[in-house]
Amino acid sequence: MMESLVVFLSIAGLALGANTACLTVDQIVDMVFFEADTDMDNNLSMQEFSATLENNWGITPGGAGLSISEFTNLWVIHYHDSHPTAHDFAVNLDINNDKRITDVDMNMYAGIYDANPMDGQFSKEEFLTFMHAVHPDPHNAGGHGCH
Ligand SMILES: [Ca+2]
Ligand SMILES: [Ca+2]
Repeated sequence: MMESLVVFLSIAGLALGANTACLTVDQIVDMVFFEADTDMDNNLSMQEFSATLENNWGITPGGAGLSISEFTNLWVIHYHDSHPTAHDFAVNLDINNDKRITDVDMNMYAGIYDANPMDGQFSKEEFLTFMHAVHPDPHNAGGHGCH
C-alpha cells in the first residue's frame, strides 16, 4: 500500500512538475495499475480492467465507446503523451478498425495478451507486453513525445 502510494506520488509529481516530463510506458503502466488494481495484488482481473474502462473512459460492455479523437484527448490529459503519440496509440488500440475504441477492442487485446499464463487477468508483465506492443513509444525510456 505505502509502496504503491509512493510510486504514485512520484509519478504524479513527474506528471505535474514540468511540461517536459515524459512518462515512459513503464510509468504509464504503473499509473494504470495504481488506478485499476483495486485489490492491489499486482494483477488486473478482468473485472478490475472493465471497471476502470467504464469509470475512467466510459467504455462499457456493448457500448459505443470513444471515437479515436475522444480517446486521444482523454489519453493526453491522463498520461501527457503528445497528441500524435496518443493518436497513434488510439489507432493501434482500434484493433477491429471501426474507428471507435470499445470493449470489443479491449476484449480482443485481453484475449491476446492474457497469455502467460492465460488465467483471466493481466499480470503487470502481461500488461507491459501489451503496452509495449501497442503504444507507439519506442522501447527505450522517454523515447516518445509528450506535452
Ligand atoms: Ca487486482
Ligand atoms: Ca474498434
